[in-house]
Formats: sequence, structure tokens, C-alpha cells
Amino acid sequence: MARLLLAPQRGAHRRQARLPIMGKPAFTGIVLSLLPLFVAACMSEHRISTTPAQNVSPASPAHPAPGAETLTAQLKTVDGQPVATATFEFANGYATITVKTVATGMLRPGFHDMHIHSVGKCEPHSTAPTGGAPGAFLSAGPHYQAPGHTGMPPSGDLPSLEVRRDGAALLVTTSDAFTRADLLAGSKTALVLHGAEYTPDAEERVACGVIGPG
Ligand SMILES: [Cu+2]
Repeated sequence: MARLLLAPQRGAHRRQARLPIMGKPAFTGIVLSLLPLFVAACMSEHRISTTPAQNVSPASPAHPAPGAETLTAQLKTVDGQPVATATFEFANGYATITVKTVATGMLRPGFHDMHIHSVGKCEPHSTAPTGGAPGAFLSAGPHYQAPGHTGMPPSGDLPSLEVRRDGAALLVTTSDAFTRADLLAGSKTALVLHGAEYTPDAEERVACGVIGPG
């Protein structure tokens, strides 16, 4: 029964529930009439369960894992226009990262590099922590490296964000290269979106959001 309750999909519930009643038509009507109760019980079990997740589906924005802790970032352009939101949901030893645009027509279509940078600052006109000429969001520093990690790729590297022709984009990915506490420690961190690949601003930082609680 415990296994039945923890089965990840409703379809799985039905299949498992039907197996014992095959070949016994006299009981079929009774059992089938109880099936909605089973399914409802399973669903409410998912919502209120406080036991450690063992056999449930991976965390996703639509179905946050029990006990998941989140961080968010609101990405804005150099002009201060909101362009995308990012959520980091930590559960089961990894982060599920969702990046979604909040406006169309602002990002150039194509693939935009996206990284967590090592300083939680999003200053449109600023200098890098190491100095030099000022530029867009340079005070966010280099790509983030988690404590003790020095190799490549850096801990903060994420897949590129593919922007559609209308300027909209959605990306969901996972990473276990950092923890929630890592991203909030020290000078904190920022999520930086770069310009579209193969364009003159590919290396530029076109949007930035400080990563923080809620
Ligand atoms: Cu970057």
C-alpha cells in the first residue's frame, strides 16, 4: 500500500489497482467504484506527506518536492526593464532552475549564454571587482565557483537560454554544482544573461538579477 501511495503517476495507480481484480468480475464493480477514493487518497497523500521523498517524481515547478527550498532572481535589462524571472528549487540534493521571460520583444532571438556570477550585484554601469573600464553589470564579477571547486566548467555555468522569435523563452534545468546556502554566502550571487550568440553583443551582459530568498 505504501508503494501504491508513493507511485509517481495517476496512471500507475490505476494499473496497479486493477491487477488484483482481473478475472474476478463479481468484485470489479465494487473495486472500480472505490477507485476514485484511492486516487483522491493518493493525491492528498502527495500534498500532505511529511515523509522523506523516495519514490516520487523529480521536483518541478508544477509539483514542488516536499520540503523544497527556493531562491529567486528577477532579471532586468540595463535600462531596468523586467525581462525574466528565475527560480531555484532545492530538493533531493540538486537544484531545479526555471528561467522564464516576463515580456516579449526585449531579448534578441537566439541562444543566450547564462551563468551564475560570483557577486550579488546588478549594477548596469559598474566596474569588475578586479577593476578596469566600467560596463554593463560588470560588478557581478566572474562565473561563480562553489567553495572548493576550481575546475571547468565553473559551478555557475548553466545551459543557454533559447529565445524565440517573439523574444520569449523558457528553460528548466537541474544542477547539483551548488547548494542554496552556497548561493547566499559571502557576497551572494547573481544570474546573468548574455547577448545572443553570433551577434555583436554576444559577450555583453544584457540582463541581471540578484539571487535571493523569495
Ligand atoms: Cu556570464
